[in-house]
Amino acid sequence: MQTQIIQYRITMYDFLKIEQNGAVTTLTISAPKSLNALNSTILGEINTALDNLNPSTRVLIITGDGEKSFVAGADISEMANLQENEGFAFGKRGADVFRKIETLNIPVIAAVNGFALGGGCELAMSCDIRICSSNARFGQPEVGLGIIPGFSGTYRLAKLVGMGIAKQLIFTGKPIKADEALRIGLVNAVYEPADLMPAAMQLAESICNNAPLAVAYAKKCINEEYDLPADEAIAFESRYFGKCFATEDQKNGMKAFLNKDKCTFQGK
Ligand code: CO8
Repeated sequence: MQTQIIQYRITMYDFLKIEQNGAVTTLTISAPKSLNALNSTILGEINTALDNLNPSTRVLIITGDGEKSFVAGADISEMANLQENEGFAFGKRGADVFRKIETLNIPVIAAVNGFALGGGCELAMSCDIRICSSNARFGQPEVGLGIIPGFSGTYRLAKLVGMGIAKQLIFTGKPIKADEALRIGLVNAVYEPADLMPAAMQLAESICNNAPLAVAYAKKCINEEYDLPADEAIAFESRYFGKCFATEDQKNGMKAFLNKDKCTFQGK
């Protein structure tokens, strides 16, 4: 029997394009007039899209519309007149959505196709894997606007690139180019603009070939163990290693290997 490849585009959002290609969902943020800056409506739409991913999705790709910008930050026009409690609420709204991305039970790839500034860089950092185009620019320019990176940037940037570089990027607010982002480990690879989405899709598909529950457990282990003391982290991993043996995928994957077959994992 031939497997049917699901392929469609959802148009129910004002600022998002959702495309399904087999087990890969691509979420494209599309607010061209503001270089895809994140306002409350867009954050709400991303939140809804995350809650309504097609259940067959094994990898999510997040990118920005156009060739110039991934996300040029949080929407400065929405923030300009906020009071303290409103600033807190706006920051929490973004931080909660980004945490949802970070803890999603499937891998999320950021395909950074241009400016990833402020909230844009923070969005990329909430994803599991970042790749970018050669014209990408990363930065946390917030202190130049009188605020701090408030969508969890102070937390995640230091974790990803170390405190010294994170502090330099945040205190100066200066953007860096793609090759520098690669050098400091903020992205895993740089591609010519036209090659970015094919590369993201290829990466996604190579993840989709593996056992979905094992990939989900591996993501959970890496995320949770990072902040734990060594003994607790190792015990956490052992529990999830054990859980793998309660899955059909483990039985089928190992049986296929021993029979010199290829396993098509069911995620059970
Ligand atoms: N918010 C709102 N509008 C924006 C944003 C933004 N972040 N970025 C760009 N735009 C708009 C511009 O105002 C402009 O609109 P218009 O055409 O109406 O004048 C349009 O997009 C095109 O921008 P430019 O003409 O400036 O395009 P350039 O190619 O000249 O420059 C840049 C591109 C360098 C990206 C430039 O637009 C820029 O510096 N943008 C702002 C970048 C920035 O500072 N980002 C950080 C914002 S703060 C943030 O993200 C905080 C996150 C944590 C929030 C915590 C909440 C409490």
